[in-house]
Amino acid sequence: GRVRAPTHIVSTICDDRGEEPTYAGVPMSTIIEKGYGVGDVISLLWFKRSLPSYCTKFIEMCIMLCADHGPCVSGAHNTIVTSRAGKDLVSCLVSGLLTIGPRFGGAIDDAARYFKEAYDKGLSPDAFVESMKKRGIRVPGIGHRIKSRDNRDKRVELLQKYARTHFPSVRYMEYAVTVENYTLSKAANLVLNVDGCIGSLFLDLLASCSLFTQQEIDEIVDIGYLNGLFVLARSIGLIGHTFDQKRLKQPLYRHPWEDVLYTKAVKMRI
Ligand code: Q5B
Repeated sequence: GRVRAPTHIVSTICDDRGEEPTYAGVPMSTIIEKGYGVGDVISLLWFKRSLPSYCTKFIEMCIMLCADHGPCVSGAHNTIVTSRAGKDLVSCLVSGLLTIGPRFGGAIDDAARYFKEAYDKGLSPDAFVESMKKRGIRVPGIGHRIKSRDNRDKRVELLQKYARTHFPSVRYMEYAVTVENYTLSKAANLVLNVDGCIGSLFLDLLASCSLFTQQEIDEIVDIGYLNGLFVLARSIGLIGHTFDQKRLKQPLYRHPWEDVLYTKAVKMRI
């Protein structure tokens, strides 16, 4: 009989073999005819299902609010320096993206992991923060270089307001706020930051929209989907910074000597 040749790739999100490509089974013409947005496309390609509009609007808000945060943050700085070195768009973009990680923009997954573990175990906020301290781990999603108790992050406020109005439940985010109340008693800049806000609210989205099994939620958190929101969003800004530098015809960047502390190398005793 006929034998099916083994395939080398398995793929489940987009099928381009028919008359038109489909995203998770939804034809492109349907996506356009129904007026779907980027949030719907992310739902289909990342989560392989259509999410209700309050969820896709939330995803779009995350993308819009994280698109840029000025030229001084790590990612934009790298992109600007790379653009001024005369490099191409993709090089400028990836040099910025490569700074996204546990300290800058890439704390969303860990925030979701640790807030979920602590909330599900019923840990009080102070027990959670102190246990993290004992383990020598900074609480992901807490702390900011310029935002503080008296200079709140508008992005966080907007996302919280939206979710409190539209989500069936915001219990993980409210837990993160109790953690913030505790960390703020230690230092004024230990606010719930945009990563922590998105991480905790995405847990609420997954847990309360009734479209994900517990196993699927655990897998999303384990694999680490959520930093993807920041990576995608910030790419918009990093591309903008690349064009901005080229439009302004900025010369090669060289850091000023005055801003470097040159010290003599310490001789190692063996
Ligand atoms: N301490 C964000 O630190 C930052 C603590 C903490 C317990 C914490 C820090 C941190 C977790 C990672 C995180 C996302 C590095 C931030 C983002 C996007 C952005 C960026 C933008 C954008 C800032 C001083 C004292 C020390 C520390 C203690 C600090 N954080 N303790 N848990 N989480 N957070 N990242 O100000 O006793 O003196 O040793 O790692 O969530 O990236 O706009 O800039 O859109 O682009 O440099 O918003 O918080 O503080 O390192 O001098 O620490 O506070 O242990 O205590 P700082 P440090 P001690 S949002």
